[in-house]
Amino acid sequence: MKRTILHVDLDAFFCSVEELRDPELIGKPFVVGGSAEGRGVISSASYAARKYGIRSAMPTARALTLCRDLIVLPARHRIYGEHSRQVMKLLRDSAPVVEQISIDEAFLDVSDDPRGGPQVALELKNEIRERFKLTTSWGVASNKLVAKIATEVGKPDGLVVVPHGEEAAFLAPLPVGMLWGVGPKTQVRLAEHGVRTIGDLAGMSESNLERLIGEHGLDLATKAKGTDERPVTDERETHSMSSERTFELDIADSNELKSILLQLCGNVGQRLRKEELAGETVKIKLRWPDFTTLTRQTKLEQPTNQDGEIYQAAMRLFKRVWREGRPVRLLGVGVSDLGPPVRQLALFSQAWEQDRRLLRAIDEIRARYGSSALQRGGALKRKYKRRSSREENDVS
Ligand code: TTP
Ligand code: MG
Ligand code: MG
Repeated sequence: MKRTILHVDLDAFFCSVEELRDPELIGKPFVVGGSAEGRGVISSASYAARKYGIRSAMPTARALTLCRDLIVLPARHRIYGEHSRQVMKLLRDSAPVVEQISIDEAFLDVSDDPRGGPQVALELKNEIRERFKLTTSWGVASNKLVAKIATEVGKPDGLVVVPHGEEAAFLAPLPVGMLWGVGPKTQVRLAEHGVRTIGDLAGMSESNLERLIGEHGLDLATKAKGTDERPVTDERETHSMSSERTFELDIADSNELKSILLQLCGNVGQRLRKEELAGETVKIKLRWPDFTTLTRQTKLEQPTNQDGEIYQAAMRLFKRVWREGRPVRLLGVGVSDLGPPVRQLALFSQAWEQDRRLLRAIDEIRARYGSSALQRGGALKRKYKRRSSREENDVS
């Protein structure tokens, strides 16, 4: 059955909320993020700041070298959360199935709406602007993968419609890095073989793909052709992912415990990456020989699915509670607050920015698929002694 899926993402979300509270900021290069002194990173960059090449996840110190006048504001998560809840409530009241995937992003399945996808998106876009004074970008397509990429292509303040049957043609000219699952390393390897666009990837033979990328290759090829059967689900099925081990004999050796912690983190990281998820909270669980159990958790600056980052956080927690020589019966690591991984979409990464050919291709796509509804700016305003080691993985 043909589906109509909408994807929506708020433009420069944290920055837009700050602009609502202080209109003086409008049009200025500013960011929300950690301080340069505190070795912080940027959470959100205003579009004026992006003209200098400043992006989310960039160290604030580096951003300041790109733009001396950059204004750096500390994050006010409680306020962003309130705005997010208002917008998400409107979406849930307007569509039968809504899946929120991050603080400022959601999928809507509107297959049964007689108005049609583009019209529903336009009406919601206008309503969000009128009621909440926030701009959004929308992608309309037959599946999640294509809808999400359509949103990226139209940003900011966009509405990009990919008609049924045109999924592969729409994706073809875009850089391979825009596909979930193509990280920087894979991108380099593919580029060495002349594979730069999603279309190049879709055109590769199965044997070449497997040789170049491994078993993951065929899965990528399916995506490259614009196929994605994942349903829009009301609730995220996965809220956390964890791995724990009960030892046959209690362990008191610090190196051994660290090495087990590292393995557990690797296990959780790998499963998160496989599911294309990342989490913001890292948790450890420790059980002493007398069966008393303790958990500790910490919130990260941004979601991760990287073994090393999970390990660093888990190790910090572990050091707080474990004293040298104390035997441990069970050790566990978990990551929760799951959502899509935060990453620099290749569309906006520097390498691609320097590639004029690709940028031209993206402009052409915007011209072709930006629906007649696509209007920018003002126009829309109107309107562990060792027991047999048992390892358990958990998804909850
Ligand atoms: P995004 O939607 O990725 O970014 P954005 O809304 O700032 O900009 P745009 O969508 O127009 O490209 O993320 C939503 C919010 O999540 C963002 O405003 C701040 C937060 N965030 C971080 O804290 N760290 C990050 O690395 C990213 C990407 C986002
Ligand atoms: Mg956003
Ligand atoms: Mg987002």
